[in-house]
Amino acid sequence: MQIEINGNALKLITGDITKQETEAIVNAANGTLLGGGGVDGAIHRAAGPELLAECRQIRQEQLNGEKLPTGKAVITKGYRLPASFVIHTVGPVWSGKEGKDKLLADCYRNSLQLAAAHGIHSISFPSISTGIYRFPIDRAATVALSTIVEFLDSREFGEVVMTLFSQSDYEVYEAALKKLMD
Ligand code: AR6
Repeated sequence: MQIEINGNALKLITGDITKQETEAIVNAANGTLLGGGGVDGAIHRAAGPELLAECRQIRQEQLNGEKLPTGKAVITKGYRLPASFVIHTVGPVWSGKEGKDKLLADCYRNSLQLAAAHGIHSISFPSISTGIYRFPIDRAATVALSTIVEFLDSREFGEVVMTLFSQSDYEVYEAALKKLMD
């Protein structure tokens, strides 16, 4: 499914984000930036060890050894990935609290703003927080898509691709997008 928003494109696809050829892909990381399971593990495996080395450097130099806070984003190169850049963001762990929606929205907004600040015009997102972090996917889809739509409404950007890992995740996002556009 693809829609146009203010001259920009928003696409929903199924696929593996490590294969996406947008200028940037987004990693659903954790605050350590040192890798993990899920999409984070897949991105680090596909990008090669240089990605971990740059993440370690960011921890030391940009974050003074601290963790990347939930909702914030940092950018690295893509190394062996088709994408030139990886934007790493930390989604909220679901705990049944309403306040988590805002933190999830922050992930999308901050990633998009960071991409735009680096002159990036195409970006692929995974479904942040809906795997290991257990955020309910229908709720996450509405937060993700409404944040992306709001961003694209406000500026000239290019292309945003939501890369869903399964057909069932795709269908949830498709239903949420249709509802949002009604
Ligand atoms: N391409 C696209 N989507 C993928 C891929 C892939 N190659 N692999 C998995 N997904 P998760 P989270 C989907 O668990 O919930 C890590 O250990 C997956 O099906 O990767 O934000 C981090 O280090 C799901 O729909 O991320 C953190 O500790 C979505 O990506 C923690 O997991 C997100 O699932 C973050 O948990």
